[in-house]
Amino acid sequence: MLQTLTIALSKGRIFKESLPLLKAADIVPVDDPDTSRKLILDTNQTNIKLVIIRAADVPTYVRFGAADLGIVGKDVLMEFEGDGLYELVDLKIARCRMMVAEPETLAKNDDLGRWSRLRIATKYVNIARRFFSAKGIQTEIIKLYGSMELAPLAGLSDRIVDLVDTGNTLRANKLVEVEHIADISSRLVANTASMRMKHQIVKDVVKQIEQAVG
Ligand code: PRT
Ligand code: MG
Repeated sequence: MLQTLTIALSKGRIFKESLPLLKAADIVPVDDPDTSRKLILDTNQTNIKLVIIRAADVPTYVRFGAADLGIVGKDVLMEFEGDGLYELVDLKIARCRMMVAEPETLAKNDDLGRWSRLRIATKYVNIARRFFSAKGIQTEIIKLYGSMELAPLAGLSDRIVDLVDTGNTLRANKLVEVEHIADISSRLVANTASMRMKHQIVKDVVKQIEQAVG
């Protein structure tokens, strides 16, 4: 019997950078999520489907078995609290770094060794809390859902925790990186039950993707 496989991923940069890896496993979507409004994409293989969801929802879909596999940023995995997920492959795509940043003007006279009672705005509250508490630094973490770079400019926080790639967004907002939290890339994750029950198809797809990553 042909096993079915559902892979969850987000549109935008992860979808685009995943296409060549999926292609290597002979998985080619029939529609483009940027032009189609479909949330479930058929592929050239009748038993394999892609579900297109928000990046932060990918671990949840995989965790509950609504998807067998997922492609998701390490930032999202680090922020996600839950088990039932198995990290299989570092896909080395959508790379960036998780940083603490602050206004240039503050950085001029800032002494990192004396940080205490920081006000941090971020989408990544769990990551930020863990990072600062491991250093014994007290923080007030303010949860935002986007545009973290605005928070210091608007006087909401002194510092932010956010992803940085080229650094253009920080520069445009007169912010500088002051601490490195983690290097980020996307990962192939699996539902632990799917790995057992759909062993053959999961193994085949994972192996081909792994080879394509090199
Ligand atoms: O946008 P949406 O709310 O739907 O979800 P999302 O923001 O989680 O999705 P998306 O597609 O923007 O990001 C998906 C994944 O791409 C993230 O989870 C990361 O793993 C990865 N990634 C890689 C990035 C970046 N690079 C990146 N530069 N995600 C976001 N950014 C943002 C960053 O937050 C900042 O605002 O780009 C800006 C900085 O870029 P530079 O080049 O100006 O430094
Ligand atoms: Mg985004």
